Amino acid sequence: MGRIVMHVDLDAFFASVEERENPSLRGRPLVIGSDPKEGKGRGIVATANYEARKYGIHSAMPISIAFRLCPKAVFLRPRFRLYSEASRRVMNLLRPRADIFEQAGLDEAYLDVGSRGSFEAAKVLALEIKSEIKKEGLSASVGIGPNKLIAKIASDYQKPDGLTVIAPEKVREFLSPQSVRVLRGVGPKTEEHLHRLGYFKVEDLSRAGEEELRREFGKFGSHLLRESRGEDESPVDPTWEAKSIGREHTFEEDTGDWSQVGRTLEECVKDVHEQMIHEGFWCRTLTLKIRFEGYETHSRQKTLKSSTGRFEHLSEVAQELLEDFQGKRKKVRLIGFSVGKFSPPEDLLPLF
Ligand code: TTP
Ligand code: MG
Repeated sequence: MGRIVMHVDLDAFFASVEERENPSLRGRPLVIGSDPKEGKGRGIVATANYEARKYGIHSAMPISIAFRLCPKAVFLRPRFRLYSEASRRVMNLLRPRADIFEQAGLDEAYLDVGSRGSFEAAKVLALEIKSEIKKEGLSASVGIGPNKLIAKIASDYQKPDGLTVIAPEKVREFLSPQSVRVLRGVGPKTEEHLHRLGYFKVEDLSRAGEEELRREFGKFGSHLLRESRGEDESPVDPTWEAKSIGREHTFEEDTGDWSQVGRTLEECVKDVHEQMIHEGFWCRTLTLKIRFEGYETHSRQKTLKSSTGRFEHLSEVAQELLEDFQGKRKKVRLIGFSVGKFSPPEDLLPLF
């Protein structure tokens, strides 16, 4: 018998925690991001509740645009401590219910639940999980499938508060009509590339020749073809590696003052480190993001030989990555720092 994999993803996570803390926010459009300053704020939307999404507001959108789309929305700055704690409680509910458990981010996890024996039994478990999460004042969407790829696409399929079960014999029928965008690793650039080649729906792609895809995308082409057929062998992996923790800052005005950029970067590193340690993880990849005037954006990444949880270590690498850009004559609009490839800590460390 094949695998049974479940993906659980909390709905509008940061916004839902804020609604739980302050129920008077329920039913109103709510945006979590930095202060919009009557539409003049230069920050970015972390998330929005489903009321706000009706106005077209979504994650990663400039806050000024969100303000224009819905000026009457409530705008709140993120409170990461609160979200970390909520996340920890939900993960603690999920972990003991899985044969193998992988936390894939602050608000999502994969559960290998093969020992339940059938997709029906896994569905019963999913209903139980959803009701436990409701008791936490939050809601989740759950997808169940024969692998991680299908489970993840299924959890997204009927958000919010969804439950979608895709048994192996239904995989092709489920995937075929969906956009190639739902596949893992297909972002806006790959999507555009696939469109240029005439592949719009997963079904179109599943009929492509492997040679053509390899010519266009290299090894990733073969991977795409396997995905389009619903195949994914990747195991549920108990080391949390999938997501990253990041912070970025947009300057009030573009700046040519590198010591200010350096100090701001240090603040980002501090916040990232705090969240990382608070969540109980160490990291191995460190990424610097920098955006110059005119929206010219670059990033630089370093992968360490072994994982770290030390603030000094993160800070040192971040400043080293920044040095690469200091010769530039352009002004800086945004600076950001993120870490990924998480593993459990190897030692206890104080926050600062
Ligand atoms: P997601 O699960 O992608 O989004 P969500 O939970 O807000 O909404 P959905 O119902 O569609 O699942 O991300 C989880 C949290 O991570 C989200 O609440 C805020 C944070 N986040 C950011 O800070 N920046 C981002 O660009 C994204 C996508 C998420
Ligand atoms: Mg979510």
